[in-house]
Amino acid sequence: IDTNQALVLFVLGGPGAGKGTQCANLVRDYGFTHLSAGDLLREEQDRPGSEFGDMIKSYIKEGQIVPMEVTIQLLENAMTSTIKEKGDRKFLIDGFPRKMDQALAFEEKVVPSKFTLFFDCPEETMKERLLQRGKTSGRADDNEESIKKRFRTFVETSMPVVEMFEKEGRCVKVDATKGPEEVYEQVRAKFGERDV
Ligand code: UP5
Ligand code: MG
Repeated sequence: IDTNQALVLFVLGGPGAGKGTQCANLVRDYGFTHLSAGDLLREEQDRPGSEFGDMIKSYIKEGQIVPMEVTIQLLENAMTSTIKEKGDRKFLIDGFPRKMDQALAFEEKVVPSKFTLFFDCPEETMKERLLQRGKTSGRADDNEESIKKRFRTFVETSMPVVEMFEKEGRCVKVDATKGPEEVYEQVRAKFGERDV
């Protein structure tokens, strides 16, 4: 199976910017398959017999980026089985690439992305959302201490990737501060302009 035939959009934005929430809308209305790198890592972490479980757990709690080989393999497996089982080839890759090496390796070895959908949101807002979600999410990184580390990694490690795509004219930026419906309206408008 040739993943080079796939249509890929990257979905980026800080922790709690609303990537997952907006991806669900896009799956419903545009027929994308949603692959969240974070979700795939959490699944792998909990898979009995996984050799990476403990490693993933500690990276996530510390807000660090898991070594790219693991994440890219999980994404590639998920893409390949989706193409094989359903014939679907349109993917939203959510929360990836969040480090330069991942971006370069994925576009070189798997498939270049069409563009990146970037949700721009101030830390104050993201923090409020994450702490709110943390009351029920059970996510090991939805606490003050991990959130602080996630923000730092985002600024230092992930923003350079977004800036690279911006320079290449391959970044579609959306203001993610308002409510979910208003944010989605902007996404739809920008997708119209880009002919998605
Ligand atoms: N909410 C959403 N939109 C809202 C809006 N417009 N107004 C008000 N509330 C809104 O939303 C978060 C919360 O806010 C929810 O309660 C939602 O209802 C509400 P969500 O849509 O879940 O935001 P999202 O951006 O998806 O936030 P998430 O916490 O998933 O972002 P992260 O990027 O931090 O998490 P991810 O799962 O992608 O990664 C987790 C960790 O995995 C990373 O820190 C890292 O350690 C590891 N990882 C890697 O190592 N490598 C990778 O490639 C990817 C991840
Ligand atoms: Mg998410």
